[in-house]
Amino acid sequence: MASKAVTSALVFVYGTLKSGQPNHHWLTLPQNGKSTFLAKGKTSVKFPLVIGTRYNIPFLLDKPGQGNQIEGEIYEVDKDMFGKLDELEEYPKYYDREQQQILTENNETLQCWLYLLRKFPDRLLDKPHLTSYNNSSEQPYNENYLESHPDDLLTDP
Ligand code: PCA
Repeated sequence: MASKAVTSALVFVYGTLKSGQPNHHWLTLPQNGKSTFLAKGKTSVKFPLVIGTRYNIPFLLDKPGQGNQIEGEIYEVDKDMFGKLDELEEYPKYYDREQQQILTENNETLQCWLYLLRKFPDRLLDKPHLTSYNNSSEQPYNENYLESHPDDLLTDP
């Protein structure tokens, strides 16, 4: 039997890509490729999820075991869409990504990709540890986020 090329990936989104959040349109734009919502879920491992920089960007920090099990949404995406998500997250310059076990609302466990931050100043860990991200008027996601840059992490409070 001919082997099947890998054409899709499972991605767990916990931040601005979630439904109702400022970058969700990126996932639904037909020109970006294909995405299918599978289920809501949460990470089986705890992570610190904080909001940082003057752009109020949600960051999942690479400190497994600290923080909370993070709530989000699982999408199956094709190669084109996965590439577009990498572009948005500026992988691998800004966010890195890795596969993590996600517990779905249907009690399944799925291996999904998630975006996370490997290199960050320790003071980001002092910010409130969220369970679930929601854009809010108190900390609005800045529409100029495309100008944001990894160095903001070092310069911003
Ligand atoms: N977008 C990605 C990572 C952080 C963000 O804002 C997501 O929603 O999962």
